[in-house]
Amino acid sequence: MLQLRIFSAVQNCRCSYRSFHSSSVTSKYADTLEILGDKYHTDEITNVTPSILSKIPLQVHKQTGHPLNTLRSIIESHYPDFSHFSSFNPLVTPFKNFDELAFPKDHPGRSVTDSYYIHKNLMLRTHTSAHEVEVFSKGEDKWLLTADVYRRDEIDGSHYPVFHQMEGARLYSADASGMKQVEEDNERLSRHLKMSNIIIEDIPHISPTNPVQRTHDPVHSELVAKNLKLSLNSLLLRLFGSTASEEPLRVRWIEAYFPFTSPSFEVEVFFRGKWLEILGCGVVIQSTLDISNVEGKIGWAFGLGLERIAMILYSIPDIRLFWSTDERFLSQFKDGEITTFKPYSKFPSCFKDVSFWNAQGSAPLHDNDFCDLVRDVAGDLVEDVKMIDSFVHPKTNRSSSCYRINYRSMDRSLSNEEVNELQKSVVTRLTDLFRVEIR
Ligand code: FA5
Ligand code: MG
Repeated sequence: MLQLRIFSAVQNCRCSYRSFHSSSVTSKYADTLEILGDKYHTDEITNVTPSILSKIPLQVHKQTGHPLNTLRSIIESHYPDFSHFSSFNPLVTPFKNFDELAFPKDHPGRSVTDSYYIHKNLMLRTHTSAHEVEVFSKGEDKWLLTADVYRRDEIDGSHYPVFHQMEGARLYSADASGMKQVEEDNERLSRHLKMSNIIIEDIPHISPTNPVQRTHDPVHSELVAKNLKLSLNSLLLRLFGSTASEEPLRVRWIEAYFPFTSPSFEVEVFFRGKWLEILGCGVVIQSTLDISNVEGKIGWAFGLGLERIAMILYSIPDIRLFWSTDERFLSQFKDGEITTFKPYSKFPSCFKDVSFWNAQGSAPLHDNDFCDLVRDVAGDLVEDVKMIDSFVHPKTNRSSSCYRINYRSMDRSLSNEEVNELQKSVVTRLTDLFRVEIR
């Protein structure tokens, strides 16, 4: 999330449609929401939609035979001496999701345009890192944690507002004996990786733009960063080594920024002609360990995007398929086995454009507000949404936007009437909630 969209989010940072219009439209929220059997009050920033709430109980990463469950267990078996967690509650405080991890107060990830809030003190976690302090506080040094995470995001074949991450972390004693252990592990992993048939583009472990932390010994930090990269390269080899038979898999390490790690990295894999980001990671920021009452240790953490990895492994072309209940999808997979997905058919798509003037005197509608509205109306029948035009009238200063919505079902052909109905609902909601004027 968190760094790629900083610029657009900072520029557009403002309230979600719910709070933006709370004074002018009838609230679509009851005073309380029931989630996983418990009731929660709503307030003026509540922005979680029914389509998101419906996903919370599903827990597809724990369904026997589901590709995400198989992937989770393969990764867990690659780290046999790590503790495994997969049942943490998705509702967390913003403090846990952000403050404990040293997110600045004005970080755009906190805004209602980027995250789903139940009320101002409770949100859906946006990443599995939200549980780092909780797990480190238990005294765990080597652990994996899998969970559903939630983000208001763009709509296309590799982004979905609910997806799964696996957090992994490993701590060492920040002394000579701990570093000896890291060195031994690094040697073991380097030997193993020599046999790799993956092309890995690497970058320095530490650089002026990806610095060592002030309180860290640079030699320790370098060794730990190297250990992190070797551990993940070894996982990638385990996951992709055998599928790379025709053409070797191309993997690249890039510098990244996260408030809770330094140095930080992301990994991208070349898939279907494009670089696809599959994980973020880095050397854990010392304040996280301090808050967790962990003393005298240094270590790394990573967060894997499970759908993205599963898409590559199983050749699953669209991220929506992970939510399919269609037997033609589910029956293709066996527990513990990675098989190539056979598309049952590509059904025709149908696009519709909507152009509108934004409400007089207000900023243009945020992309994520538009996407959530469309997702709420059309669910998984929407394949992608793109803004195709925007401009500001030179005389009136009024802004105008045009979006193209591409409708396609994964399971059947959509009729013209059905798509027209969906589009009509999108337009009605748009005018009701945002007071835009259709052009
Ligand atoms: C994070 O969420 C960090 N918490 C990762 C991390 C953990 C960094 C520990 C350092 C230490 P990021 O926002 O890049 O980082 O997301 C991690 C991965 O989740 C991405 O690489 C991508 O594979 C996946 N991902 C992100 N957004 C989506 C989305 N909308 N749909 C599907 N997958 C996504
Ligand atoms: Mg990222």
